[in-house]
Amino acid sequence: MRFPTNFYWGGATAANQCEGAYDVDGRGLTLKDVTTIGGLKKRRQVTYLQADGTPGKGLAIPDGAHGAVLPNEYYPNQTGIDFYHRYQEDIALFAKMGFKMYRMSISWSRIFPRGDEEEPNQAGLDFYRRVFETLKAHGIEPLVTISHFDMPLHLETVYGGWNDRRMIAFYQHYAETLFTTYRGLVKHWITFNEINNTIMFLALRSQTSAADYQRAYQQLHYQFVASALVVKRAHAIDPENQVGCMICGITSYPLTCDPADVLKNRYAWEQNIYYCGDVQCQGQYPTYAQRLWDEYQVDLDMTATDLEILKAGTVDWYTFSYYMSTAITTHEITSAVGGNFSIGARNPYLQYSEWEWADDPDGLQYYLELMNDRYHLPLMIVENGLGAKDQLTADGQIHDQYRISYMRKHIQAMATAIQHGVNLIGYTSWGCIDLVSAGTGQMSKRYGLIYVDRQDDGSGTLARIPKDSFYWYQRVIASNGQAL
Ligand code: BGP
Repeated sequence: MRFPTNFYWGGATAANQCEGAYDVDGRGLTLKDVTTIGGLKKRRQVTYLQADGTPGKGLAIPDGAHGAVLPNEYYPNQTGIDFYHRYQEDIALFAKMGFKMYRMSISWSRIFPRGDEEEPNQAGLDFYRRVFETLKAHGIEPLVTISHFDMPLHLETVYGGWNDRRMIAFYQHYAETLFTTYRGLVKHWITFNEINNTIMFLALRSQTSAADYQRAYQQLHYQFVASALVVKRAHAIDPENQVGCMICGITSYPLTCDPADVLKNRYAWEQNIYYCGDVQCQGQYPTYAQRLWDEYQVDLDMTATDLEILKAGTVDWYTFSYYMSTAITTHEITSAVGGNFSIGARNPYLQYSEWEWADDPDGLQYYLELMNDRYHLPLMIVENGLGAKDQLTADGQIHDQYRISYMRKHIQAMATAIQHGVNLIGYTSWGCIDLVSAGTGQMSKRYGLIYVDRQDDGSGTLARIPKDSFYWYQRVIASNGQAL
């Protein structure tokens, strides 16, 4: 089992799921701060305090409303695991595990509370400087996601978020502020987390209208342009900057060998996985894009200048998350998967987690080998792990053999891919410390190698306890992937 020297072993988190301190030091609100616990659909229903003090419900908080916590409502992202105040302790634990890299995101609304200001919020910038300096002191390289599932609420309510072209300029200003401020401290960046979710998870809705597709493809186009502009600026501000795309990587198989299933599966790859990666890595829309636009009657606001920008701002490396695979069929699905973020038909050859995520390390090897030859760029797995309900045993420990077994198999798959010539440069396991789950909004779907005493109802001491997987991962890193 050979991993390259200097392989980036580490872990990953996102600001909105772990920081808490949602109204501290001048931070503005994000939609995540005001969505309550529950399933994906339910979470989109926001309960907010209106300007006149009465509760209102809707898809987003209107501008001018007060986003305070309502009585009897628990907003898990507002408190997270309080990383904001405990980052030193947490980073020290990451260092103890031997992390070489820590993937984290910046909360846009800490830097620009409304999102459209000229001047950044100094207290927000100072917080991340302290985090980066702490990482540096421990010899851990930061990998920073500029946008990970959150943005200032003001941009959502006033501009309609990424439906508006003006978002490109706001995002660019935000990203440039980061590149300039943290020059020398951060050189690895990701522009958008799981950018392909916008189109991939339309399949999760019971009904999707032509307008939904129009919006999704248009939002993506603006994000592609924003990402490309920012890649260029990152290089200009510091030639050492490396910027990657980030794709939600779900390997999909045809459920049967019916040629119609095989073709449908290929189209699923194009729509769900390749579409975004191709634009961001190759700097142009692929041939099949027109077929997709025609199929969904999408008519994009896209200029000749946009296309030049895409060409000039291709990413330096390809990063992705990998948790599971899925199966695609044209036949009636007799056994669909129905967990959070999971799509498609049930694969009879695989085991499923409690949230119906298929456990498929071969799918990871398949994905790695495919992307290596498609893009010829360095690859990095920036999320992988097992969400599970951990039990604190009488000895005050968490014996999470199931997580160790999941990670071991996936790291073995990485090793095989590397042996086959794949240029994989790093692995940051998702939710290396327990945090709020993105899909369920709950604490009880835990990924951590470090347990956090915080429960779904918001109770708990927030104490950190290394799990068995912590010590196992420590040995994996110390042996550079030999001791699995
Ligand atoms: C990815 C997201 C993460 C994360 C992870 C696990 O889609 O990038 O933010 O949370 O999935 O998903 P969940 O929390 O729903 O289990």
